[in-house]
Amino acid sequence: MTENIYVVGHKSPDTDSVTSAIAYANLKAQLGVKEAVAAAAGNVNNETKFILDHFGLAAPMVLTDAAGKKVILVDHNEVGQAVDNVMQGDIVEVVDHHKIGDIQTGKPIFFHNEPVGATGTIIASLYEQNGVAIPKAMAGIMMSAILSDTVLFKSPTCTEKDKAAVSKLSQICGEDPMKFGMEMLKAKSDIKSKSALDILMGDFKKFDFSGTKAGVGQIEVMDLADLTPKRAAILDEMKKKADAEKLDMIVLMLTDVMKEASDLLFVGNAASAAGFEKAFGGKLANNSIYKEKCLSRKKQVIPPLESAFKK
Ligand SMILES: [Mn+2]
Repeated sequence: MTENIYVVGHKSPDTDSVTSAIAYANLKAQLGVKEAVAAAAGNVNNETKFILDHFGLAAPMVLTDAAGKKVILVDHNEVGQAVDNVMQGDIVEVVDHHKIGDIQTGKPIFFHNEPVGATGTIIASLYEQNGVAIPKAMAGIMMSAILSDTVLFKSPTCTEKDKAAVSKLSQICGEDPMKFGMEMLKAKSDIKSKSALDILMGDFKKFDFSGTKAGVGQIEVMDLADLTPKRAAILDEMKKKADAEKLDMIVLMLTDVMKEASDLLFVGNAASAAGFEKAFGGKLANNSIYKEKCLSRKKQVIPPLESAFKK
């Protein structure tokens, strides 16, 4: 029996992580690497479920521990965001669009990282580079990933390459990108069924800012007012999580995709609060700082935090 190679994205999997794993496993299989298996580092969220259902695909198997396993990491390259024991596994490849993190390997590997809006854009170009036709469902989920990660092209992370990829993929899958994108956003914004903990952990990543241990999450909604009734409960969960995981601070971006603004909720110790205020040039009021024109954790929240805590 040949050993499986698990293609897997980050914990608290978002659409780009899940669909990149499925599409890259499909490309690998078409290239003759039959042992590639799509996996997700957790259960899929409402938006991803909507997309997979729409294109007739099942959610991938859940992989939580990489010890002793061959893995291809997609959409992340930081140990803190990867499945447990990733360094005790065998990382054979990385395909990502984030800053270079702390993943290390004992031998040279294929490491493909590009500063584009979504891993889906890179994987679509890998189909092309390999001369492999993109199946309709794969085109649909990669298009969805790009629209999701770039918030329908509004995020500052969006590049011309992402737009060109969506244009090509939409022709293959037969969906109008903006119309389908709005349906996706509606599925994502449906927070009625979500607990405060679901809202905090739905898209949560850990970072180390020069020794300050942080968690930074994001929830995107079409109207921030929908979150107001849950605000106090969310702050409670943030405090509990910071204590349980011994984090110095937790930031949760409550992002209004229509207004293109984020309310940055904060809990943490005094030193972290000072760093947070420095990073965003404001004073914490009622546990938050409101930022206009702020959609991207990767480009607008992580870099200022990194510089504010730099020693
Ligand atoms: Mn991504």
